[in-house]
Amino acid sequence: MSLPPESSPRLPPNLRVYAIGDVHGRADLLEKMLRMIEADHLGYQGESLVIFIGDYVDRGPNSREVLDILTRYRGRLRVLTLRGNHEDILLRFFQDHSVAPGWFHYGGLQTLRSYGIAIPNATQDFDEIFHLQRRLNDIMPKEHRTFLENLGYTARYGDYFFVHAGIHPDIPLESQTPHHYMWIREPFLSSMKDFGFTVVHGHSIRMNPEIRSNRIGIDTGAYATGRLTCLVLQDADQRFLTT
Ligand SMILES: [Mn+2]
Repeated sequence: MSLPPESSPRLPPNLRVYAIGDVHGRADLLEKMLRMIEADHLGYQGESLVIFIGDYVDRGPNSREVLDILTRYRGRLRVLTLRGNHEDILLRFFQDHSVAPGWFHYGGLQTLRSYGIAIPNATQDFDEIFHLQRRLNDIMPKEHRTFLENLGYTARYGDYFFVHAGIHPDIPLESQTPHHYMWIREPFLSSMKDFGFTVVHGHSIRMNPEIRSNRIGIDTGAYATGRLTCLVLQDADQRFLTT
């Protein structure tokens, strides 16, 4: 086996990271992936950390169950959960009716339905939206709301930087905003810049994991494709688990 070049990104010794892409309401795939990870971890002597890079809700049918799984997980592995733009919109929906039409269109209807709120079609009617805000506020378990409100934006381990969507390549790291972290596509995706770390991100769907010199994209569109992707990092190794 050839040694990786000196410049390859690395994790610190005795740490393995399982980074999981956008789940989007696919509780079935999430359960399967957690079983795959726990089996994969068996026999490893170091510490394993599972990092979810956001977008737990919307689009797929079981957002409520996904949040149940994430809030109740008491497995042997440490779990870190980051915030995606869909969690951002869901939280904003509680305060701001103007986000509702966009949210409904991008999978919010499925989230409402997963909480048992019957809504046949996206509505623009203010009274109906106000009613839906109240219903979801009443129905959503407190643990789910607390979970959503406490999600962080980024994590850094060794030479890897974990974030939902990416970073703006022309802005210093200390000046990035949550909006960049959760929403950016271009000019991040085309950037060839050396950030000084490898960005592990989701948000932009590709048929297969996308490995570039400065980033690894792991959103394989699970809600539609059935393929939830997990990037496994250890020392300078990179490999994947896929449902
Ligand atoms: Mn996203």
